[in-house]
Amino acid sequence: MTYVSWADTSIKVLVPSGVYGLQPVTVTTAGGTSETIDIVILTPTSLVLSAIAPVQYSDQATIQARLTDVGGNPVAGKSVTFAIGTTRQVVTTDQNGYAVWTPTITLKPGSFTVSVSFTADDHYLASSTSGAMTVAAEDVDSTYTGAATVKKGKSLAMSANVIEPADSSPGDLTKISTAYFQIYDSGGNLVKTYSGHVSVSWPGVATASTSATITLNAGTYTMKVVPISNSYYEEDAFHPVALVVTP
Ligand SMILES: [Ca+2]
Repeated sequence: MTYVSWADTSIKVLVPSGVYGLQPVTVTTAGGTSETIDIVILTPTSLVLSAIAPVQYSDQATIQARLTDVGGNPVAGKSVTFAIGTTRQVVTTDQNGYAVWTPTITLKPGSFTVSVSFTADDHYLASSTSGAMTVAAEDVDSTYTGAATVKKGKSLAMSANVIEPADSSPGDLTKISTAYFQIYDSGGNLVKTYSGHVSVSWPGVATASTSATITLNAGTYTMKVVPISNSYYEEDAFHPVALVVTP
């Protein structure tokens, strides 16, 4: 081969293992002319996803991944793409190679796969990984606020407050389609269930209500409010209260 210039020359370089990044390649002719050009040997990368703490519906998850090169050095300022199902977010790695995504979780509680990927660029090879994320139900607290006494044969106005924790990240309480007003006798047997309509007053706060003619015999019963949310919410602690039916 007669070397004239890089413009009309092609050379094959066997890259020793462990050599990556910008590398100068120098060609020296028999006559002693030499010229150097820089070539880039793409550097392998790896992505590691930190364990994801369980998160409740409506709350913010913290999802963290770290991009490093083949030598274990952080790769900063690169875009990595997180995905849960069809939801995607591009995050730039910081100086330590970390990318953090804090999505507000609106998924129905269950188990999900979180993936993160880095697309090859002019200097680095692609990498990707995935991990598991568990979404649990958000807490909700339901308190009976209706009448505590009713005459047999008369209408009982039942109502309840249905409230989420004040975590600055309320979910969609319309997921609670119904609240059951359950009446138990003194022996703990469920004797009546009424469905209450739930209406959301403002984010995180709803009320449930209904009314019904009470045909139970006179006595003391227990009223319990049970929100039904298709697993998005779970009652934190039930607060049964006494209901007195008078003759
Ligand atoms: Ca919340």
